[in-house]
Amino acid sequence: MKAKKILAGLALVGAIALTTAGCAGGGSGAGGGGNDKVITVGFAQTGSESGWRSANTESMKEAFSEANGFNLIFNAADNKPEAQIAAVRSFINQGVDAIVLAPIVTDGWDDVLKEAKDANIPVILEDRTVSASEDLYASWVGLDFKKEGETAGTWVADNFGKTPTNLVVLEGTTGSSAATDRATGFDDAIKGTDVKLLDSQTGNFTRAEGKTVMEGFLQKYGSQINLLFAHNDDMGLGALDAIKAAGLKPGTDIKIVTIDAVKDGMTALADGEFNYIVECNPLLGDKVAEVVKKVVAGESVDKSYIVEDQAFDQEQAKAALPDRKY
Ligand code: GYE
Repeated sequence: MKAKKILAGLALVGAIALTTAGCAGGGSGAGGGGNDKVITVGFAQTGSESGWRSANTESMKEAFSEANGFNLIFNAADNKPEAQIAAVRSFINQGVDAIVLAPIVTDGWDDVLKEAKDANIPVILEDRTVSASEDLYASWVGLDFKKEGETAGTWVADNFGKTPTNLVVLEGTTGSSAATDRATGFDDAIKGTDVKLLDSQTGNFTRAEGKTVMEGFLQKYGSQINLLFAHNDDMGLGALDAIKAAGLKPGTDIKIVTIDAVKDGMTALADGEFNYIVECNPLLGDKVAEVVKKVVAGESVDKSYIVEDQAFDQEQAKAALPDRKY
């Protein structure tokens, strides 16, 4: 505590020195104009569960650099919702200028978002969404997860819809908007087809759990499984090991559809081990930083910014791989 006070004192001396040097941007930036003022941003990241997440963290750190006028306080919550709520609360206590939140789960945010609002600290969501009332956050920069699921499901319906096909699903983190909305979009798209769901379980968006859950599916259903839909590349990549260990050929004996299109996923697709990937763009940093600057300057912003995604089959992956940035 004491050390914190001394640090705060030092920061204050620094702030005064800056002000006397001609910069008038005090407080949390209200009023705009003070664009010389460093913006302190607390970023509550989910954790480091996947390749998508690594690319997203890197993009955020690059965009929220000192050179761009930010002081970034980064926290990764190891995918524990309570730890992430505590991180946001700690940002409020530190009096940051803005909070950026990539919410692990959709529910449970009302109280801490109200606390941020009462403290006049704007919250900008990135990546996933929350169920809390819209007036508790300034803006959301993210992806259309339902559409991603629909795109994956439409490909499945087009390619397997008229052949009896047994499907297993590796779901993302339970309660996350990414998992819930992808499932909804996918289910809608395969409705009324001959694709039959054998089983669906969470693999928490990680390779390790994707592998374990797939091992369980294989033990239970063996070669009855024709098709795997994994809510992200990493779980699909974990499942590859399980499928090979069971003596089956991924991409041939079991067709695989995933979401994200990170390098390792795209490589598996180009190598014929995956069959289709719907992209989910993790490079959100620049857009989020632009929105944060506007919000802190008191300018108006849209309630949501949705970044477009593409999709790839094996041939398209081969063509796209050399230029992929993540
Ligand atoms: O697809 C997955 C990550 O929320 C879009 O989270 C994100 C998802 C992404 O762990 O790989």
